[in-house]
Amino acid sequence: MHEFSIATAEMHKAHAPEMIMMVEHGVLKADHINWDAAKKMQASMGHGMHNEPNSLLLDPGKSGEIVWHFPKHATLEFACNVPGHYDAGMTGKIELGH
Ligand SMILES: [Cu+2]
Repeated sequence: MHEFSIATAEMHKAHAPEMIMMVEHGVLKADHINWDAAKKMQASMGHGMHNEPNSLLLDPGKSGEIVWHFPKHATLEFACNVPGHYDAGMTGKIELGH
């Protein structure tokens, strides 16, 4: 189970606590996403979870699509923010116009 997310390094960092909360709410399991728990968490917190245009959270073996219009100049990162994954190296730089 992984996330694919495009954002600035700061945005990835800010997103990390939300991902930890998803583990605490039983949404992110070791090998799958508990979508029922995700709906409950979403209902109790009153804001959307992972339906943002810059991010996809995928069960093993699934694929998805992000349409992203890059600016001429940007320093971004793609990353997986499932707890521990970013630190394990699931990230890379996107540098445009440098
Ligand atoms: Cu990952």
